[in-house]
Order: sequence, then structure tokens, then C-alpha cells
Amino acid sequence: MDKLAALYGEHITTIQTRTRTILTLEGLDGLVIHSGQAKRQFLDDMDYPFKVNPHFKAWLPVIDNPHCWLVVNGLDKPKLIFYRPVDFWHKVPDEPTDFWAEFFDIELLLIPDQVEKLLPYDKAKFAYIGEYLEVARALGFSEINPEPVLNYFHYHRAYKTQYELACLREANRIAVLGHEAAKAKFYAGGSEYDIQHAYLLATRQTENEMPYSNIVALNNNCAILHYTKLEQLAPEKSLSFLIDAGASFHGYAADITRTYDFNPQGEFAKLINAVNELQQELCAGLKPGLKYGDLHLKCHQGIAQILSDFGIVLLPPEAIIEKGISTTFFPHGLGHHLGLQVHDMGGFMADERGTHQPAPAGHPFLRCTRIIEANQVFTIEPGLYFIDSLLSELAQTDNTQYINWEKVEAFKPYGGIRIEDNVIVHVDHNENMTRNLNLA
Ligand SMILES: [Mn+2]
Repeated sequence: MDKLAALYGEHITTIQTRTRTILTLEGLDGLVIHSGQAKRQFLDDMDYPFKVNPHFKAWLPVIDNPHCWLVVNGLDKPKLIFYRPVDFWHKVPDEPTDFWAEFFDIELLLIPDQVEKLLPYDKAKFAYIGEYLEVARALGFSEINPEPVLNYFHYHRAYKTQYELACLREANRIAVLGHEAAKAKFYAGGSEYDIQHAYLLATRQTENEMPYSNIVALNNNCAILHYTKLEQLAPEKSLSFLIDAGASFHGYAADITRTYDFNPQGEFAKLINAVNELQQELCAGLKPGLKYGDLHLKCHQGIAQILSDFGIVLLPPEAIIEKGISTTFFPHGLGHHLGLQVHDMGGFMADERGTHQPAPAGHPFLRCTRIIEANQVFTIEPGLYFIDSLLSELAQTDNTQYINWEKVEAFKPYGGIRIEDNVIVHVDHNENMTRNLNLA
């Protein structure tokens, strides 16, 4: 933690500089960044779990406190308005004394409605950054989430500070503890529900602290890309296990996927090994100056090679690509930026003004089209699935003649494979945060 504290000053300096630059470009005096508000459930007196504004947590690791505000101009010491009510119903946050506290002028806010007195009086040249537009208007802001400001931050967010990299490594460390426990629970014959709880116990994080809903899938459920149901009972026979699960640290996310065959000698295990080798090649393919989109296309070549090698598609790899068959088996994108958000913003931006750079034709689900550069963090997550709906579409086309349907039917009960690591690109090498923790 001392190390984190040592890196934090430089992190704040970087964000201050970014803030100063965009304020000057936009002719603004400052930003007022709202952490958010508790959201009430319809006709209820309960709130939804609180999710903080990512532009707020970019400054400091306060992720669980609504009604907080930052007033920043990129030059002066940032002002933090910290919500600390008198409340005997809920746990009231302590007055901040953490490593980050000395970097802010802190004022305590007792009642949310009284924030007005602590905000700049003349708001004409202050922009509100946050989710609650009606609050912003009621407070007298006319500049609300100006797009050039958001674009600028989203674009530059891709370049992580050393503090952010340290947070991402720690998020990976926590997630890997969960993955190890989940794997053991699978081989012990656990159900999806059992595995999920083994995961949470090992990470010591609650479901609400997870950066996204864990995907814990057994057998043919592994074919459902965003499967989030948890079967209480184990299947009669456990065949395969796909887990896509992360962890959070100081507001930064890990996003890791592994797939296992219950029988490590089985045919599906061989297919997993092939996807794993491809995944490692693709990780090594992250190089400053190259386009992430090109790596996605390379992934299709690798998937096509595997489909051909395993006799699933009876064509050479080039023909599999050319006929568009690989997208049936690999229908999503290779990966995305990772950081404050699981799918960090800015993946489609050609420049800091936010010029949109669309995904290549035929690849609508690719989430990143940027040039790869040092200090960026990516996920690399190739997949190979046997998805009923996509396979029946394929069966309706001319391409059906090239498919070894017997093989496909044999693999269907296993669902599919995805393998995902979190990788930092450095100037002269890549750092695979996930593999460095010895997660096989
Ligand atoms: Mn991912």
C-alpha cells in the first residue's frame, strides 16, 4: 500500500494536466464532478446498489459514497466535498485519512441538498460531469457533460498511470484467487451456484463489488456468451466449465476467463489447448504501433486454423474465413480496453476529439479499433463456441456442406471455450498480469 501511495501523486498530476488542457481548449474555468446518488427502486424504500460515476473514481478510490463532489480546475488543489451524514440507520463513512486524502481540500457535507453552498457561486464556466441532469439544472449549471470534455478524458483514459497499473495488478491478484478456488470446486463436482460462492469467498468480495456479473457456466451453458444464471444443482455429469469473472481494486477492474474440461485427456481438452495457444500468440501480438483491429482479424485466422485442424469445418483456413464461417464459432470481438470500466471507454476513438473509427465490416462486436500504444491495457479473449442458434443459421446456408455435423454435435454438450487475460503493453515488452500470477 505504501507503494500505491508513492505512485498516487504522479497520478493526480497527470489528471490535473489533462483537466487543465481540456478546460483551456473548451474555454471553461472548471469541472464539478458528481459521484452520484442512491437510486430508489420503484414503489419501494430500498435502493439499487450504488455505482459511482467513473469520472469521479478516476480521481480517487472512493467508490461507495453517493452525494460526493469534486471541484477541479487542473491548477489548484482539487476540492473534495465528502458526504458524511448523521445517520443511525446506515454505516457513515469515516472522515478520509487514507493516502489520497492529502491531495484534496476536503469539506464535509452533512445533507445532500446543502451542497450548493460549497459549489462555485457563478457556474457559467463550470461544467457538471455526472449522471443527474435534473440536479445539475436545479443547481444552475448550463454546461452539462460537454461532449468534447468527455471525449478527451475517454480517449486519454486508455493511457494508464503507474498508480492505475498497480491497481489493475492488484485486481488481477484478487481475481486469480477466485479463479483457483472456482477451478477446484468444479473438479470437486460443484454446481454453478457452489462455484460462484467459492469464487466470492476466495476473493473476499461481494457480488456487488464485482466489476461485472460473473459468468459461471457448466456444460452447454458455456455456449451462452453472457450466461449469468446460476444452477443450484450440479449437472448429472460435469463435462466442461467456463468462468468469466473479475474483481475490483480501488475502482479498477480485472476481467479474466478460463475454460476447463472435466476430463483433462478428452477431445474438448485438446480444443481448449489449441485456443489457449492461439490466445498466447495473440497476447504476444500486442505491439505499439499496430492496430488492435488487425489482431482481431488474426484471431479469426487462428480460429479458422483450429476449425480446420480438428476437422470441424472441412475446408482450409483461408476458405473458412472467406466464406464467413469463422464468425459462427467466434461471434464476438477479441477484447477491449480495461481500467476504471470493464469495457473502458474510448475504444473506437481515432483521436482525442473522439472521431469515431468503426469496427471493420463484418465484425460489429469488436470493441476496440485503436492503435496499440505503450501504457494501454487490453483484454485478449478469443473464443470458440457451439451456439445452437448460430449453428442452425449456418445449417440454412450453402456452407452447411463443409461442416462436420457429427463433430459439432459431439462438442455441443461442452458449450464452448473462452480464454481471457489482462495485458499491459509497455514500450518494449508486454506484461500479462494474469499469467504472471501463474493462472494456467
Ligand atoms: Mn472481457
